[in-house]
Amino acid sequence: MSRTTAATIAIITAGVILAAALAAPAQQQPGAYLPIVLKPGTPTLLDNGDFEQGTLHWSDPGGFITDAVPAGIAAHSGTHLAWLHATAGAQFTRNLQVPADKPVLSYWIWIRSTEPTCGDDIGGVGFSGVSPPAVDTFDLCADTATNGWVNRTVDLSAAAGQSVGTLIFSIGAFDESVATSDLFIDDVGFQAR
Ligand SMILES: [Ca+2]
Ligand SMILES: [Ca+2]
Repeated sequence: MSRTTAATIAIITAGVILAAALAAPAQQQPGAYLPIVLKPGTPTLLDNGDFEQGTLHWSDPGGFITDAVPAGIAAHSGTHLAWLHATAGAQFTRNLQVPADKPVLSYWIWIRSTEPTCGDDIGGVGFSGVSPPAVDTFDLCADTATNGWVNRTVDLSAAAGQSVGTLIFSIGAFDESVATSDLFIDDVGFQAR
């Protein structure tokens, strides 16, 4: 098993545990999923964090970075985005260091799903070099469909100025026979606290 595969499984596992723990309160408090709340800031995008240069700097063997955007979806910036399909183990990655002066990871997601059961399809963001590897997880289901772009931020101050290994965006679909879930991602960057 490769290190990346192991990390992905760890993210999915962490996602299931976290989703189960948050399932009840999250239904009454959708904001409970947000790791932190920040004042509006302007993130500095990673080089090709907007995917406009295709897979440059990203490892994307599954071909999830695309400008073939499905009907009803528009990229948050430009014409390219990442589109993770509801297939177990779908992921794309890049090596990354957390800037010392801007340690808050920022990205935009769009959840599209007709999955009736929350907790069956899980999206996750994490790093191979931190423990636990998942820094953000979210249910992909009809109730959590965003119908548009939503900004997510994760405070990585504890790792400011350090390498955190490989940044991983992934999806785990444990219920692939029932409905579909899609996770769109765009404009990945860092901002100050
Ligand atoms: Ca874009
Ligand atoms: Ca499903």
